[in-house]
Amino acid sequence: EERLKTTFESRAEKSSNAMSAKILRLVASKRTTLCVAADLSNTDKVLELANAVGPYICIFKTHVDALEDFSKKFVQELQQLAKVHNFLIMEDRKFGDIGHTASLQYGAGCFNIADWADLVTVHAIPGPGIIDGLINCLENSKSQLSDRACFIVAEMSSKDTLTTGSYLSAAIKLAETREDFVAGIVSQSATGISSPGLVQLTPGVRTISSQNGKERNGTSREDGLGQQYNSPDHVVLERGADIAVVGRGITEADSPSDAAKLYRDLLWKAYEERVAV
Ligand code: 5BU
Repeated sequence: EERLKTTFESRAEKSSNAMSAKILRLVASKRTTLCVAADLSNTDKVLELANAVGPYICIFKTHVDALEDFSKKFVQELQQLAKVHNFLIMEDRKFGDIGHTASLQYGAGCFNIADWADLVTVHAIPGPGIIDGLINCLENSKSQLSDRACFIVAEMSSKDTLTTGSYLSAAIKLAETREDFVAGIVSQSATGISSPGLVQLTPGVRTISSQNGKERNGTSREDGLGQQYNSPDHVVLERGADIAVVGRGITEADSPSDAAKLYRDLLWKAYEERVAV
């Protein structure tokens, strides 16, 4: 697989999307493919996490609708940390409606995601109209179109997900035909992805030893609510992950900062092995 053997630097040069080039260059220069999922319910906790893991990540992934105290001030402080530590912010909103509605959800409402999130996630289910909706929103906002992009959710990590077969192929095809606004794909495998610029983001990553209490039998690779986990090595070498998403493996660690450093090292080592000639 040529794409997977190509370094992030040369893929950045081949990219036709400004944000995917930016991500690939950031990953290459900071030498980290780690994305931390900040699934915490309080903004102070999220900011504390961002400051602790900031040096070791390329993307900080949020779910702002799960916060009990979201505010504009929180967004400004998070953006400040993103600047200090040099990471991008992804709101994992998983938009899934018609273009017009997605446009309102993106650029209006109490979160105004278009205003601050470098990247957002989007389900492929509505078809290309959802991408046009997000672009339309940006054209009428103060954010620059070239400073924003989306990731298409092509394949989920959860048990018995419906994102299989022809849906999965069509979702990848949607991403590949809309690189004007698509920087990457959320998936569990690189099968079917050919564009060198598209960045594969893979959630469901955890080392066995970080699954508190579950490591005793060493076999539990699920969270009891359908999430399924693979190791950092496995997702990079066998599944084609460019960027790996780690949530609870880091947020539940005694030291999130030490855990992030460890995941960064494991992931980078696997990437170097993958591109080695
Ligand atoms: P975890 O704590 O490492 O299980 O968190 C995983 C994160 O990735 C969480 O924020 C999910 O919303 C997100 N995720 C996922 O787990 N699986 C998917 O297929 C997609 C997103 Br898309």
